[in-house]
Amino acid sequence: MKKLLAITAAMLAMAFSSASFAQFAKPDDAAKYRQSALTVMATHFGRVGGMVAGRIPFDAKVAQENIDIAVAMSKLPWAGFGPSGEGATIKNGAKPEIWKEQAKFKEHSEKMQAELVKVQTAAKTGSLDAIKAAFGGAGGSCKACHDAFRNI
Ligand code: ASC
Repeated sequence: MKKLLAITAAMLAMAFSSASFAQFAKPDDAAKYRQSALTVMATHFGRVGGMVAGRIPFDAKVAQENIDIAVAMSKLPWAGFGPSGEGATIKNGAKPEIWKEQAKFKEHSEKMQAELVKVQTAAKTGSLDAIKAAFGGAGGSCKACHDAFRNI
């Protein structure tokens, strides 16, 4: 019985700590969170980009590992752009439009996630050419959102 209670408690804790329930005590906490997620995502996406550009020797397994991390991270930043993330005082480039044009911002966020999945699918073939073909769309989706919604 004790064990069952402990398991139930652990499951509840996991359910309520899910990303979709994320709330932040202060806008600055939300800004730090989204910046961290985007930084990790960009780091791993950038390693794939290094292979695409020929700066890093192509290794299919390493490309796969990096894009897998980028895809996993791409699901996270958005919680930090929710209502509890508006008005951060730490240095951040989030334009107020993010909270005024939520549908448009969501469209950009979903486009980026879909484009990263395309790179991930390409990486599964093990072909650098396939990755190259998918990479531009993903980079373009980063830029499109930055052009519309980022100050710095
Ligand atoms: C990256 C990165 C971005 C985008 C952007 C694409 O690797 O960190 O912000 O790609 O530069 O235009």
